[in-house]
Amino acid sequence: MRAASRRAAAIGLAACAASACGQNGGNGRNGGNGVEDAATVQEVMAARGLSEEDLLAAAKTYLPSGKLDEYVMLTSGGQSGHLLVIGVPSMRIIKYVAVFSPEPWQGYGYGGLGDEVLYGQGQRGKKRLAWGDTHHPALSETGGDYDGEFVFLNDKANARIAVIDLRDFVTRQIVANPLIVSNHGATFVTPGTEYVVEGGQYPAPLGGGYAPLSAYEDEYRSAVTFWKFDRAKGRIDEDASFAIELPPYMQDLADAGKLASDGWVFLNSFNTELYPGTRGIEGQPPLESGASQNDMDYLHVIDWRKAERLVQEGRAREIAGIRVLPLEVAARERVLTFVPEPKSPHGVDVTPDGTAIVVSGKLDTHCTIYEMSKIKDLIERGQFAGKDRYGVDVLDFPSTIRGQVQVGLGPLHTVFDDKGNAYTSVFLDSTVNRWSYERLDQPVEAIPVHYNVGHITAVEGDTVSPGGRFVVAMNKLSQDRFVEVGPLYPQNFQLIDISGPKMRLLYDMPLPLGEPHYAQIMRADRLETVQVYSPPGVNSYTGELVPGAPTAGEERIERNGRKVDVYMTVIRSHYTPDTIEVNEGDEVTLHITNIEQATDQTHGFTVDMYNINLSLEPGKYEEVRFIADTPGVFPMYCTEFCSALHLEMAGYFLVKPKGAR
Ligand code: RUQ
Ligand code: CUA
Repeated sequence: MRAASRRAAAIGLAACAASACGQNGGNGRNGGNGVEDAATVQEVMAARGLSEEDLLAAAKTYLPSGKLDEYVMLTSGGQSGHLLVIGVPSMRIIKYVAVFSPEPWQGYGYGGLGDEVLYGQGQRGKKRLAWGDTHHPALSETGGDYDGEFVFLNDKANARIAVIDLRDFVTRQIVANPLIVSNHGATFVTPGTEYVVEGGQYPAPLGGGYAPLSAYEDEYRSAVTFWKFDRAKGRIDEDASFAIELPPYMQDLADAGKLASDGWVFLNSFNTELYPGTRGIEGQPPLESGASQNDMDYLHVIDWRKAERLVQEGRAREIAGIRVLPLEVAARERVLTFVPEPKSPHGVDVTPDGTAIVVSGKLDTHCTIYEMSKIKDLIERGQFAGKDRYGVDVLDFPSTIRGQVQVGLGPLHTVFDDKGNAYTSVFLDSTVNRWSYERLDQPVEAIPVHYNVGHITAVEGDTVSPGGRFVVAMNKLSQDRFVEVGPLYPQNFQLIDISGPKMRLLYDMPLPLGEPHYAQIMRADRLETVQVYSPPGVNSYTGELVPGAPTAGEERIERNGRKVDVYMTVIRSHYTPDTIEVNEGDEVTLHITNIEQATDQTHGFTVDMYNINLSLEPGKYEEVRFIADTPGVFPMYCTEFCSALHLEMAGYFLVKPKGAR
């Protein structure tokens, strides 16, 4: 028995025997077996048991020190509530961007101005929300191509949307949707980022409130919200936004039309059975199977330009402060039309030319390719096969499709390259399949991935001009890929080279911070980031210069009864002032400017035991307001190793107890 197995057994855990699980069996490991003495590539290959193929993969991904990645992947951080930035092809993590969760390194959620985004505007309900279930980032687009300006991210658990400015990768805004209680078809943008689209998932009474499950068909509803994006302000304009009421089917992923399908949004659904769960009655199936009875669900085809016009003409009614186009209006005016889609679909993806929409049915073995011109034509001619129970017109399935392609068990999501190919992730088969969305010929080319791939993402794969170099498979399971570190396994991102006639697997990357669902990969040269905030005194959460932010020579402490205002500057390697003395119970406001203008000269700032922790990037302004309710002596110090005298970058915050003299 291995020592580790013995120890695990001793603490009552079932550990797999080395022989059974294969870990440490020597097969996957590359120890020091002679590699130290290897002087040539051939010797290293021999010592580490590497093939020509391995070396080729290494050469295609390795970046010598000082060389930069060609692409950046922006991936949701799943339950972590963050967004991650990863370099491609090196698969090196470059940044975590704090969005829906506090993040100490960025000083987000620990007393500073970020609290207004995280705990202020981003809140709903009575509980303080301090996480998000992030799924789908969407890069802003101009003319259907990524423009490198913004990225949007959803929080499925609390129906929220965040706006992140790519000049500094800071979360500028969180918008809580007051209509719905969970989202999923979010975020997606229209080709000019006119709107950020948020589709709902689990229906509930619109605008919140209670209704019994017995009223599911009549009182539960879903909605798709079109958040108006004001690019100049870098913010969603809630007053200029609107929503469309939808039946209480469970809406899933969405995509916006482009070029040939510009002006339309497509939204998948499942549970068209309207099965709300067991209703507490024994012998009824659980939601899972009750929601999977029908052979077809409904692809929601939405004419958003017409919806926008009707809302402007006053056809919407206001619910919870949002203009909502009622379902009956949407149905009657054919803003909303249904097309049958095979069985509990997941991904709905518009081809780069916008002519077709690919739907992947989780319980089907096909991808279904719909032809936009056929759908439009049928709607224009008013030729429908029937209506659903809410009066929405339903098109005839065979008349709308270009065809179907057999891909395997559990197709989930499809992305595209620059050669007319589609790439579909196939969850149960654990493969990524390549096929032509123009020719639809069989069989498709499959490459195994490890294991159970959810989404995939391709270089600029959501745009009108995909890059065609790489696909990343975002795998859910990773057993036998990484050193075991307990029962919670990392996700496995696998980089696949798609540029040649055969797909090749290049690299495995563990992703140990939540389960990311989707990511987008953009050319790195599209980014125009700021190095320092200039002139100093900028609130990074608004992007604006703060009037009255202290600069050199303006440092002071102002007292006004119980109110104490400290105007502080920060530069290597001191705080001015570096001693603050207040009385217990005083209301303290710290106004702090990092007056550095040199790149990467960030300072931290903490007041011990007050849960205050800031990150002061060059030129950034921070503001902290708190009650000095704990008397004592508290060091304040810099938490970022900034200079030779970093440890000396400190001071004291003294709180004189009541009654002391
Ligand atoms: S989803 S794989 Cu939001 Cu597809 Cu999770
Ligand atoms: Cu400033 Cu360390």
